[in-house]
Amino acid sequence: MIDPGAASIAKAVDHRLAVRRSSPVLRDAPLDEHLALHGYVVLGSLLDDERVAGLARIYQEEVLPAWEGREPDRWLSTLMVDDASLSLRISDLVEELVWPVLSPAFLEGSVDYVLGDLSIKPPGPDTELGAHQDYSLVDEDEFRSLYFWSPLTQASVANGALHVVPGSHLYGRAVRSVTVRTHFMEVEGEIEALTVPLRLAAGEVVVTDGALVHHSPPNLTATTRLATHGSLASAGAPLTLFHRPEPDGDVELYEVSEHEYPSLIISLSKPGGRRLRTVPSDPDGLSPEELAGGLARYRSLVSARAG
Ligand SMILES: O=C(O)CCC(=O)C(=O)O
Repeated sequence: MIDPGAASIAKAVDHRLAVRRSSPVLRDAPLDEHLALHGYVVLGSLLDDERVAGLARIYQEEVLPAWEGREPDRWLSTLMVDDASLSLRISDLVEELVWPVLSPAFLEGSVDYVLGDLSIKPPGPDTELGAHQDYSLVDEDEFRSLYFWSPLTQASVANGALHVVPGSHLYGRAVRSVTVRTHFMEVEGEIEALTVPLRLAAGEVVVTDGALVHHSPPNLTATTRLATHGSLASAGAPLTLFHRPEPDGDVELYEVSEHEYPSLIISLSKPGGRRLRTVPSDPDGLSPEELAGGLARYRSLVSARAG
């Protein structure tokens, strides 16, 4: 007999895959299928040395002076600093350098650039970024939230390369934001065992699904590992943010503008835009049953394609 819990997890996985397959984003169909099924795809070395150097210069010339030359002692994204105008300026500079070479990989009119940032991992044992999913930028029942990431130096396990859990976007949480956090406490060991390191060269770009579980280990080398990172959303889809005023209360979906985003992702305050609806909140954490059921379904989909 089929366990009803496992059957509904399998159904959810199939539904999420169908949403992704029905709205292709990449020009190259096999790469698009890789992104839909596995939740990530490496697009190759899109950023040449000049662009990589230009991005590193943004850190030296815009970010460090704003911090009076002091590097953070933990992992930090320029979107998370307490200065929304700096975050937005960096986002524009990242867009200028990255989007002209990244956008040709996408089908025309499929996605919009939302925000970009520099992801800073200074040396140190406390610079790990634990397992997480990125925020839902749009209603993922209908639209797609995507992210890109590219190291500005060779990424290795030692300096904190991005690690991904293939297929986890199909069974991870769909409702994610600063006030609706996801965690993997009950399945930490299993998640760790499933992660795959992406040892990308400087300028190589990976595109990830916003729901993909990923992490980056501490930088145990002597030099800061910089990366550029950013978000993309289905073209024309309203940008949204989930907001939960009380820890276990209802979750409300608000329309937001990209200009509001940087301040909203560091504050717990209610977005100023239109309230779209109240949404049933997923529990915060992924349970062992969901992980086992989701993984089993993902693996069967992968072998069906290979067979
Ligand atoms: O750059 C990193 O180490 C990880 C970035 C990341 O996971 C994120 O910004 O969501």
